[in-house]
Amino acid sequence: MTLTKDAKIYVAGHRGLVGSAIVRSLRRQGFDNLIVRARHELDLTEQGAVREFFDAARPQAVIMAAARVGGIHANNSHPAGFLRDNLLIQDNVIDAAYRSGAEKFVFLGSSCIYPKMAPQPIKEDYLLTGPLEPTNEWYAVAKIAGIKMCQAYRREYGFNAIALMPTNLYGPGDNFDLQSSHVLPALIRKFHEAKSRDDPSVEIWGTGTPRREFLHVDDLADAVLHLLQTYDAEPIVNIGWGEDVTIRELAERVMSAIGYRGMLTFDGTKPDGTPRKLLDVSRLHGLGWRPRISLDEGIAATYAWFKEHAADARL
Ligand code: GFB
Repeated sequence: MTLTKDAKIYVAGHRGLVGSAIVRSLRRQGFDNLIVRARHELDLTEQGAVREFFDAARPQAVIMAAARVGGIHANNSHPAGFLRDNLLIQDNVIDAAYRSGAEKFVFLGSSCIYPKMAPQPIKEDYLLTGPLEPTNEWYAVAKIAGIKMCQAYRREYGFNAIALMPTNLYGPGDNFDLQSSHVLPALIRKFHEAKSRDDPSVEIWGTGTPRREFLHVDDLADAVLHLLQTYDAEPIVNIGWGEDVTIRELAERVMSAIGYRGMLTFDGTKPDGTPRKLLDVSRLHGLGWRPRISLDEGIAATYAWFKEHAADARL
């Protein structure tokens, strides 16, 4: 759909890694009628509050970047929270957006919705063809419900909702808490601190052999805005970089970006998670979008952001 620059757009989750990048991108493109609400102003798990907000605000478009997210350990430790919070948030927001007359809705899923042993690279059609990865199946089931809700509302009510599946994301504004973060910010923090303390080695969780694909969040935001304005159909669309690395390779790249010269050790008591998660991005390329920020450039930019914000309470 075509959106004019004064279109009223609600970005749910604007303080998170993804939501903040989407707000930056929208502003850069000249959209200046954005609506955002902090968690203390609007609790998205509360259906009544969400309906009231939408009835009053009536956004023309909604970008749904609000979710309870975390790395492998957070997912594995809080199955109930990840399932409950994500189901509540997305059901409330999708339903209220439809009821209040939104003309476009963008839902963001995750590459963990696909079967653990899916052939690689993973095509969109592999959804629901096999068992999920156990460390994050609760989050994945919630995200699959969100995709199906978008597709069901489109079929039954003609609601223009699209569902996009990003690969593992990273960038400025990420969560650097070692217990709940994803691997890339965790490694930045670990190597930075090890360098400053002159530690002889840094511990990497798992075997280092799993493969992951990493996309800078500014690229993701750019893809979301492209598809917000050009894609209006039911099939889900993968958003990825197109290549992956092993966790060991990732560690070596982060290490060299930071200038840490110690050893790597691997803690085999920590889970590896899914062995490989590389998205097939041919549908995305066919829709006219490609990423720009290489992994090395992205690591350098994220490390620069980390150093600038290392004193923030959130880290
Ligand atoms: O990024 P990550 O937590 O999530 O872990 P997933 C990726 C890989 O890095 C795993 C290893 O094999 C981890 O064992 N790893 C090594 C580390 N060192 C570390 C470390 O210090 N911290 C962390 N966090 N990992 C998540 C899902 O899976 O991916 C979510 O749990 C979501 O649901 C997200 O889908 C994108 O890629 O395994």
